[in-house]
Amino acid sequence: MFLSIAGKANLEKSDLEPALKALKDRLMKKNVAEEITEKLSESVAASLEGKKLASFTRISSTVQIAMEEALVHILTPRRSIDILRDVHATREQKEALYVVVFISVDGVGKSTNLAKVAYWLLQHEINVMMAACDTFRSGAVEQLRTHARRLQVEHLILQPITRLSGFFTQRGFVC
Ligand SMILES: Nc1nc2c(ncn2[C@@H]2O[C@H](COP(=O)(O)OP(=O)(O)O)[C@@H](O)[C@H]2O)c(=O)[nH]1
Ligand SMILES: [Mg+2]
Repeated sequence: MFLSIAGKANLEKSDLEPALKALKDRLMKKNVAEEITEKLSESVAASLEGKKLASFTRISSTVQIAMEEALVHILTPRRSIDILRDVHATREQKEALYVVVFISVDGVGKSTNLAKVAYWLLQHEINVMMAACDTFRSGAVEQLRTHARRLQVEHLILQPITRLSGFFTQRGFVC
C-alpha cells in the first residue's frame, strides 16, 4: 500500500492518504486525542503536498519524518527555559512559590520524572515539596509518597488539582 513512487512529479493528497490514515490510527492507539491526530495529520499533509518524493523513498517514511518534524516544532519552547534562574528569581520575591506542574495521560512518566527533577533541584540546594493531584489512580499517591520519602522531601495530597493554588494562597504564598 505504501510503495515508493520513484520519479513521481509531485505528491498529491491521494498519495498521502493511506500513510496519513495509518499515522492517525497509530496515534489514536497511543491515546492521542482525535482532534490532535487530525491537526497533526493536516499539518503533515500541508508540509508534503506538492513536494517531490526523493527517489527510492517510501511515502510512509516521508510521512513519518514529516510527523517527527511537526511534533518537534510543537514541543519546542517559544522562549528559553532556565528553571534554576527562574527559581532564584522567584525566591527573591517575598513569600513567592515556584510551581512546576506535570500533566499528561496516565503512565507516561510524570511521577518518575518529577522525582528526577526534585532530586536535581535538591542537588542545587532548593527546597522541594511534592503534591499529588492524580489521586484517582490507584497507587499514584503511594508511588509519590515513596519518591518523597526516598528524597526526604515533604509530600501532600491534594484533590483535585484546582485546590493546589488555593492551598498555597491560603498560607500567604503567591503562586
Ligand atoms: N523505560 C522507561 N520507563 C519509564 C521511564 N519513565 C517512567 N517509566 C516507567 O513507566 C511507568 C509509568 O511511569 P509513571 O512515572 O508512574 O507515569 P505517570 O502515570 O505519568 O506518573 C513506570 O513503570 C515507570 O517505571 C523512562 O524514562 N524509561
Ligand atoms: Mg504518576
